[in-house]
Amino acid sequence: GPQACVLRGAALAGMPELIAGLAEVLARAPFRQMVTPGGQTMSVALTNCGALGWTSDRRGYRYTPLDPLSGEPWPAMPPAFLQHAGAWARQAGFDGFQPDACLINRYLPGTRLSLHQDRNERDLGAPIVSASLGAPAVFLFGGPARSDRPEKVLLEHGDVAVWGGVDRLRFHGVMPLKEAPDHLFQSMPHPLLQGQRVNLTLRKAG
Ligand code: MD6
Ligand code: FE
Repeated sequence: GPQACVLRGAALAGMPELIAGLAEVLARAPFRQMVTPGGQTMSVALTNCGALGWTSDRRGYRYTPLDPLSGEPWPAMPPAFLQHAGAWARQAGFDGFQPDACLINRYLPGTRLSLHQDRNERDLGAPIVSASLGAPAVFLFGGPARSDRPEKVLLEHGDVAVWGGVDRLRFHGVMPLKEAPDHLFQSMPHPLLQGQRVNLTLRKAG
């Protein structure tokens, strides 16, 4: 779309800081599987950092300042996440991006994310910046209606997707993750990324 793009490999240069930040967040707020309002346990596990974190339970989807698992605030956004997100957004044509939430998704082989829109953020004028780490996945990029046939986009380790403006409310999802081949598995710079995919999505939620 006119205001959606994939910056191939844009996260590779900063990968050591991104992984260090990720490990710090996970030490305080581990991955967990949440339940949807419909009562299904999500196959993707997730956590958050930043002032607000995305959560789901039987009562609905929302952003909360506290991690429901610990009762504590979500871990602070690592400075590297903020700096890189601002730079990636700028490269994609969105100046002044200041995310206050980073949702972190973890996919194991076989897990998927069904088609959805991201519409729980207060300011839909801000873009979403999404960095892919670890195993590759096929991202489904649909249209304004759930029934629009999605385009398939392969997202690999280090790729960054940015979208906002007229593309902000497009439906999207992730196909079931395939087992990563051995050579990819061994080339990953951290055990956190071996055989799994981690996606950082940075948003202005509040
Ligand atoms: C994922 N991403 O790539 C899931 N949403 O694991 C998302 O749901 C998403 O990447 C909004 C904007 C960018 C995204
Ligand atoms: Fe999304």
